[in-house]
Amino acid sequence: MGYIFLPSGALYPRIPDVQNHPISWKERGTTLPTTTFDKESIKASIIGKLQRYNGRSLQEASPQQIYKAVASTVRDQIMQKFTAAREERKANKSKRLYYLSVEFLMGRSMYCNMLNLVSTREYREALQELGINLDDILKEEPEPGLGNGGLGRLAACFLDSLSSLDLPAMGCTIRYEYGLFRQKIIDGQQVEFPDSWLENGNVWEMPVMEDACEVHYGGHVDTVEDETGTHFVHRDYYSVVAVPYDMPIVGYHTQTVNTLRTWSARSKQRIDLNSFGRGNYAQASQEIDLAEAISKVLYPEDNHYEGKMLRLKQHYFFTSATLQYIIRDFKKLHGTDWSIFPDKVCIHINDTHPGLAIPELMRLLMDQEGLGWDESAQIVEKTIAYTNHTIMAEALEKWPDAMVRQQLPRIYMILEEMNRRLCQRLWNHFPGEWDRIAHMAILAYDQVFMANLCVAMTHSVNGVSQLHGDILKEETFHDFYQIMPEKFTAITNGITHRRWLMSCNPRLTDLICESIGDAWFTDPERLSELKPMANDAAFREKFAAVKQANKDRLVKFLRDRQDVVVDPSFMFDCQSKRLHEYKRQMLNALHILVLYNRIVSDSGFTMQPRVFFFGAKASPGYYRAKQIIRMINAIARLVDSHPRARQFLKVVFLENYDVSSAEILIPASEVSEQLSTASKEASGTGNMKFMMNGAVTIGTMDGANVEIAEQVGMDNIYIFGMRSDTVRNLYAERTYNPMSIFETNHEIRQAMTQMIDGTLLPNAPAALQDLYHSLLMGDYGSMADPYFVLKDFGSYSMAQRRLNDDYMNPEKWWSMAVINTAMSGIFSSDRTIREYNERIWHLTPLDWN
Ligand code: 26Q
Repeated sequence: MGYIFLPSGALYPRIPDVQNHPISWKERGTTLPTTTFDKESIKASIIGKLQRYNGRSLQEASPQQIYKAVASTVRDQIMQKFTAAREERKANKSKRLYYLSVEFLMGRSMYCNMLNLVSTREYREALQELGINLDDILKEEPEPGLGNGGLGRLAACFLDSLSSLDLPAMGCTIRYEYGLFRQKIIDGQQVEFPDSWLENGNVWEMPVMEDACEVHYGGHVDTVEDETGTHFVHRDYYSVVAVPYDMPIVGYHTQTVNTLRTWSARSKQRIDLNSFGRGNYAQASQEIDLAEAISKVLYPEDNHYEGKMLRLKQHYFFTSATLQYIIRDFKKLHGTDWSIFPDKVCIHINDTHPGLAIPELMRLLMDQEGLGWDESAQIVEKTIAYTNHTIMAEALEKWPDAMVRQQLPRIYMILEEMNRRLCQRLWNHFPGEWDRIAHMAILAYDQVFMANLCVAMTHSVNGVSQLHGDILKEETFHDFYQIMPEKFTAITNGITHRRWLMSCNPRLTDLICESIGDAWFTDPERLSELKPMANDAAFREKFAAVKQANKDRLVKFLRDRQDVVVDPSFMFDCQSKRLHEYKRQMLNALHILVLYNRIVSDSGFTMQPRVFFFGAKASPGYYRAKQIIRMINAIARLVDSHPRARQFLKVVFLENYDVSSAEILIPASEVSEQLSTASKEASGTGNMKFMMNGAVTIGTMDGANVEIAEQVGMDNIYIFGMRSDTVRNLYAERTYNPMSIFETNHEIRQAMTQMIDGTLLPNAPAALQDLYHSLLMGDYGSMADPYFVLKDFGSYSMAQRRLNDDYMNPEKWWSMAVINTAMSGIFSSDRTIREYNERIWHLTPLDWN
């Protein structure tokens, strides 16, 4: 075999059982790297880099070149800490968390890295002295959109908190060449474009060739007996090479730097000269394409399952590569004393997508390390923990078993044995209850049920809010809960207040510090010290002035990017999240139409003028979601075209909603729309971001909204709609009939009729027909209005009326806004991570003192 740059020896470096380890930094007597970059050295570094890498002076350099020079200056500072942190972890032989997630929605890094390292001021001033505006340079960073929504952004917030709390951790995922598609709105409709975020290189990552490994697919398994027992040998497989790229994750004002490891798929063929030499160019390049397709693109589905083979391969690809690395690293540090493996390693799987970690760890322990089934199964259970993020039936992951058997034959054998043992155990609990056992099985109805695998085989099953945790116990995993109640917990999600307040809202950060100091930077629950300020008229005025400045910033952003003109004196109301029927953007849209009709039909009607912002991507294959986008844009046009309506209403669809635009939108928002059908939104995290930035929520008692209401009190939030238990009963009863609401409620009937009578889409009056029908009739046996839009409309509309009236009373409104920020500290992901660590991971923080 003629490898060019990955000789097989390099793929499988010999690992001595136990290496000599460096002693900790204290014993070494070394001084820790300090980030003392002052303005002068920052300036010198940037100029030096432009000179060395681009052969340009500052004056000649492009913004992209300057961005890279600044970023690599920041990176130099990080690297010193990175090395120290790695050595420290090894010296202490600390337990490490591996957080496996198919998505990490990181957003841009540079500003948060500056903030965490030292402060942004030195950089801002240094650049200013060079005649450069920092904000212009920040925009040059391509945004890694390696996630769809909440689940991926949560993983990113967790990494920030883990490093900031000095907990040793590595995030593990796929290095998608294309992240989530870029969205354009053309003629009122979503059009998708590829997101080639790596085009100009990525300053923050570095390949780690020595940790590359192979992942095997296909082939068959031979059973070989010899004097030592039965062995399973995987033959005739095809290999894909997994190459890791590491990205440093800096903690806030600490020495700890963790790693996000992204795995990139490479063909073995590419590095095999022979097939080219033999003239098989076409075939070789086809095989390269097939292998490298694995890490080509992020699937754009959010809260929706599709059993595509490539997706299964993706999940196994990064899971297997990660598990192989974990075992190698464990052996380097601890040798082969497998009994201590769960004391040194914990693996967290973010939803079921990396659930193949369970059979893969079994495989490696048994087939590669020679352990028996029982010992391996015990290690697996003690090491792996699982968080569920959804109860939506259509999002629960399952695979055709023939696909798993064909692609991952050895993994399938292990799943079969796990399933056999599980069913035996279930039989003892539920003798004769076949249906119940099938419902709990790993393999049933020719499918592999990933959630059952994860619940049965891990030691911890978590919900992401209190309500969601209860629903998991009472419904989704009720049968498991009866026989293994000790596994179940609920830890409410959180967001990093460093990105979602300190970095995205510097004005509010300064105002808060003026009033209560900066202890909340590291202890965010101390934001509650702000609560008395809700009664302080001068403070409320300053708070409102900050909001106004952030609104002005958003107005400018929209003008530059989308050529939209917004009046900053209007109330700013936002609903930004993935587009999904259960999130009920439809409720918001219908309500705007109703307001429009009131304005148009009654010349005496007035209201507080309001801009309704929507930010949402629809999965490209989700027809109904795309229709809702079309409807929102049609309403925007309708409102604009009416001279009286546009005095009170404006609808803005923010194109390509991503982390960077969220950082502008959220600080400018005064109202946060959280409208999911109760019981459907596991937690929500956008709700927390808006609250922290002083927006008041209008929402249902769903997910973490329940806990937001608990924090701020019912007087400081607008709660409407059916409660979760009512919704669940109504589903069970099957008596819901939206038609009767349509017939009796004139305003709903009028607005819905406008969907199909040419009012909204004069050139395509039939385009929204499916949407209309889904609300009234349902189709193919599915229920009408399955998310109770019509049912909750009346209550929503009344809550909106109260909100409108309260906004006109600034004293009341700004007191509510202040209380929302003040009570948001509990939703910092630092609190979430502390709870995970106390209840599940038991990591010891690295000690730098
Ligand atoms: C799975 C298998 C095959 C294909 C697609 C999927 C898939 C992909 C993405 C299933 C689910 C997702 C995304 C789920 C998600 O983002 N859930 C959100 O997680 C947040 C963090 O916990 C919660 O706050 C949200 O309530 C929840 O909707």
